[in-house]
Amino acid sequence: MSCPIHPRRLFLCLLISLAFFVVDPSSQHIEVKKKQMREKVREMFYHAYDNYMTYAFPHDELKPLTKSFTDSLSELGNLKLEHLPTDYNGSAVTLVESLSSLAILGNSTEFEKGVLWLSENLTFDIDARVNLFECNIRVLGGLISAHLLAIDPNNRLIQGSYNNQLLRLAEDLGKRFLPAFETPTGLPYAWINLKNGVMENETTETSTSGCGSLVLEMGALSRLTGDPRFESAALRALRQLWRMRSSLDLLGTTLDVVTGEWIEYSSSIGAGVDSFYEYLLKAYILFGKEDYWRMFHSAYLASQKYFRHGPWYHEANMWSGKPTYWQLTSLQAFWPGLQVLVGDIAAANSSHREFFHVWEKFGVLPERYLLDHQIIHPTMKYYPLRPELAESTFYLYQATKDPWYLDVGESMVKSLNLYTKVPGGFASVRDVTTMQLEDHQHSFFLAETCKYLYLLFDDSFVAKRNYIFTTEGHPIQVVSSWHEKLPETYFSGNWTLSKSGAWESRASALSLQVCPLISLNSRHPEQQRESACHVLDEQINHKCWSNKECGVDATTCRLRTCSGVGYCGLWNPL
Ligand code: DMJ
Repeated sequence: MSCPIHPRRLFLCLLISLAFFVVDPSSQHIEVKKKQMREKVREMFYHAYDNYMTYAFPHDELKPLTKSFTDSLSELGNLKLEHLPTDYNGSAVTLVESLSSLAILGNSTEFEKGVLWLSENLTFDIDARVNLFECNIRVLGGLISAHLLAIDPNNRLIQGSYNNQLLRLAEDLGKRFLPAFETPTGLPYAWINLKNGVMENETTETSTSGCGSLVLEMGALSRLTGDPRFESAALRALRQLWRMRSSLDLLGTTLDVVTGEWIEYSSSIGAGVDSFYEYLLKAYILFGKEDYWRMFHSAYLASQKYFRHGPWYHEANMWSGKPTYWQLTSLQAFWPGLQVLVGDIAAANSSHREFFHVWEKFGVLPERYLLDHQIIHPTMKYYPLRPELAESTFYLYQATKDPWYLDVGESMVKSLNLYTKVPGGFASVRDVTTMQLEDHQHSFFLAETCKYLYLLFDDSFVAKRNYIFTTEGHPIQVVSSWHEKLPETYFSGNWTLSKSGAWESRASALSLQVCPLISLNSRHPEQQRESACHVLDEQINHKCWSNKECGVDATTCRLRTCSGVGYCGLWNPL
């Protein structure tokens, strides 16, 4: 602050300077609360982690009710455990998944211990049939992220020597994935035997997310090893998938990897498709390839046009665009977080509120909720400690700094402790109407649920550098050597940009790059901007009578219009 040195102004100047340093009591209260909450989340993490280490390690996951274990690497995706040698002791999936969270919590001792144990004991030379997608996001992603954290001198996580052992393990695993991609279409089989490759009579059915969300981990592996095969395989599969889209830019949910035909035509942002959207955008952020943006952009527009109904997203037939299922699925709750990265914060906020209402209604989020009947799906009443709502809450708090999101996080922490904490860890909920528990603590509870809740209350880790988080919550730093073109507005400090002024701190670096020169805000100069060109719809629920009540889309910078049923959106063709 610069003050002109004039005696009559000195007093005033002193007062202003003092006021500058006096701490606002409400922000003090927020800091106290954040501190209390991050300690609570830390306790949750260690309760889950310590019980895993005591009763389940080196097996894959903890059974918290019986204090035993399950070797779920082969079961991920809820299929039966098969083809495992009898002396198999597990692949310590929960430990692999916990490393990046340990780093964020600043526990270098436990991080180093884990890295050493994995370096000496982990092997993938096992006759085990694993799900490619799950093994990729949990094990390959966990190893790569931990490797990057281990070699980052700023983190000082390893005191002794580290000789890239996690990267070597990741490379070995990546090579075992490659036979899965040897199909006429380049789309990978959903299942692969780690020792023997694709098994005889293997199913040729897979999901859109199963073959469209591999490129972050496999791309990073190629960049780190110099072996281009991993990224090429994942990218080829992604391009093939994109070629199979309908004329509406929609993709189905399941398909055949040999024939390249769709099996399930219903399309959504939820189960079976979710991380496909996520990886298009995040691959663009990490690698800067225009191609990823083009695909994401069209896919995102189609999702807004065909799935969105106010704050809700229903499913739609990929060929006709007609609604199919009116259901909220708990996996969809990641979407507002993705929208924050795009800069579409108003839309993110309104959907997030609806998800949180459902969470509050039941205490946790049921797997499926039928929007048209306002009831839970009769056979999908479970809540397996999923992270998606915590994830979106974290992103929205980062973007807005609205303390309401801290209250949401606090309420989630309370529910998790009240309903799911047991002496042996945290147990999944089998039925949210009775809160009956199930004997399973999924590894993503440590990799994601606890991590996002912690980051909500302590963002020092993300404030230091620009990370993207994989779909399993493993951080990978955005670095210029991997990036085709870092935007000029790119700040290495954080993915949210804070130059000066209120609105700029709310925008993501990405959205400023998307709409760099267009400022349509002059129409309503008084309106708050949330991305470079974003103008909010007049009503928060996006209802409208005419076009003039609609704003400008954050992603495309195009004017939104009022639909026949009275909702603002991008209804006009390009
Ligand atoms: C996680 O394994 C990943 O986030 C995945 O993309 C889908 N969701 C589960 C946890 O709910």
